Amino acid sequence: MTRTYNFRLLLFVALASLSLSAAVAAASTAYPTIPGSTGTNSDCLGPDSLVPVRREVYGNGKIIDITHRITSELPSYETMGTVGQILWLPISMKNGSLTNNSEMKLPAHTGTHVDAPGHVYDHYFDAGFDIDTLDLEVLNGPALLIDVPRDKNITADVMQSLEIPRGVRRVLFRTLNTDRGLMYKKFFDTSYVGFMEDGAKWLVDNTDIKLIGIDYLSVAAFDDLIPSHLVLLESREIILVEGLKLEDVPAGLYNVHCLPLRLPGAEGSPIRCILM
Ligand SMILES: *[C@@H]1O[C@H](CO)[C@@H](O)[C@H](O)[C@H]1NC(C)=O
Ligand SMILES: *[C@@H]1O[C@H](CO)[C@@H](O)[C@H](O)[C@H]1NC(C)=O
Ligand SMILES: CC(=O)N[C@H]1CO[C@H](CO)[C@@H](O)[C@@H]1O
Repeated sequence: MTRTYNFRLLLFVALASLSLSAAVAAASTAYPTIPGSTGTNSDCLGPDSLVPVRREVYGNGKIIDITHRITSELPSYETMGTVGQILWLPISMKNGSLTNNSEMKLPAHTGTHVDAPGHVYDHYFDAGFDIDTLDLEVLNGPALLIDVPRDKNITADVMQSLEIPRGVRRVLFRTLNTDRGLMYKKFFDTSYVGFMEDGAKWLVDNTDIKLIGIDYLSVAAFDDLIPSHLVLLESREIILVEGLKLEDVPAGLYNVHCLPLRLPGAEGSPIRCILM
């Protein structure tokens, strides 16, 4: 609990000093400037004061963003390295256009993302069980954020030891992946923690969990990559959200809100998830 409090305090101080430095930057534009340069208005018109604030937490802790930023530096299963360039600016003001219009190209399973049943079942894919068919009611509602033992993958024994009560429908599993900062590494690390097949079976047979969240790019441990996915996605009732950003969030009960893109035909989609 004290750790939580300290974190919030720290964050508050960090945010306060950020806005302070923004104010200082704005004030400095009031100093005489080179004629013809910008910054004649002391308030906020100078480019120096245009400093966007990037946040992890909003409204004094009311909203916690558990989504990773989509950047070229993210680790990628597809390349085993980083994602690489994802944004291009084919139409730009600097080159004579009225607006800046970026183009985006990225694997559907990039960063914080969701899997649809068609990811590992070809007949589900063909039948159209895509991202557009995922149940938003499952993706939004009360959720438990829990810590799993750090010395094992998620086996049946581990699942049993967590004693997740029946009736709990959404669980975010925080693992060793968060401690190791794997989402910040510039390569795909196959030694991440995830569900072993027997752990996946145990969850399906003994819990009411319909939303599984995890802190690396796959819910399934690399050694059981396909078997675990098959077990979890077979019923088409369970939704998998992968690559969540779960550091610095106290374990406990929250309301989770996750919204994937509305992408018919896609078996994966980047997703924005927050805790409230
Ligand atoms: C803008 O940049 C693109 C890409 O470099 C180039 O192909 C295009 O001709 C440029 N357009 C203008 C109006 O300069
Ligand atoms: C989890 O399994 C992976 C292989 O899938 C392995 O490399 C890793 O060491 C395991 N992690 C733990 C904590 O046992
Ligand atoms: C607002 C914005 O994104 N502006 C960009 C427009 O495009 C130029 C490149 O031509 C960028 O430098 C600007 O940042």
